[in-house]
Amino acid sequence: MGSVYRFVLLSAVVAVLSAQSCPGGWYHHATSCYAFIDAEPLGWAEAMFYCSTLHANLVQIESSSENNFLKNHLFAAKTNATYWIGLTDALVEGKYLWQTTQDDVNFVDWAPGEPNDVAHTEDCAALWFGYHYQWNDAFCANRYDFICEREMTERPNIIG
Ligand code: MMA
Ligand code: CA
Repeated sequence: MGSVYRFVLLSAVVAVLSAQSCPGGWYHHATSCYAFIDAEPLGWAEAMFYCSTLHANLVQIESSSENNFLKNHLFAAKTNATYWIGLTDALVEGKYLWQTTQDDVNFVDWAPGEPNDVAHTEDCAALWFGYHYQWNDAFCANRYDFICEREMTERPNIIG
């Protein structure tokens, strides 16, 4: 076997062994996979549970790059709907935390005037269609679409 051919073959094997991917129907950005769930709008806590059944969590948005990826997807998909994200201040009013990790919110993209906790009833955050997908706090029992996030998974080992 020629040395060039041998090198190409070895490279292909190494690439396959180390490849990571997203499950079918999920979208890839950076090191995560995202599912945009719009078949059945759910309350925030039900959405959290639904994501857990997919070995995922309600999305945790930690950078403008991640936020822009999600917004651009929703604009392109023309879903015209609001999407829950994994951010809540249900535990301590006014203190927003990412539910999955309990991390403080660092990067934010609240719409102007939000979060406003209308009638002291709004503890869950969403990418708000009416705000061009900037963030709004809303009543957690409202039924909205939602976005699940999970780590990329190792692709099954095709070679070995
Ligand atoms: C609604 C509700 C709130 C939002 C305001 C903005 C009246 O309440 O969607 O979450 O902050 O509108 O005016
Ligand atoms: Ca609000």
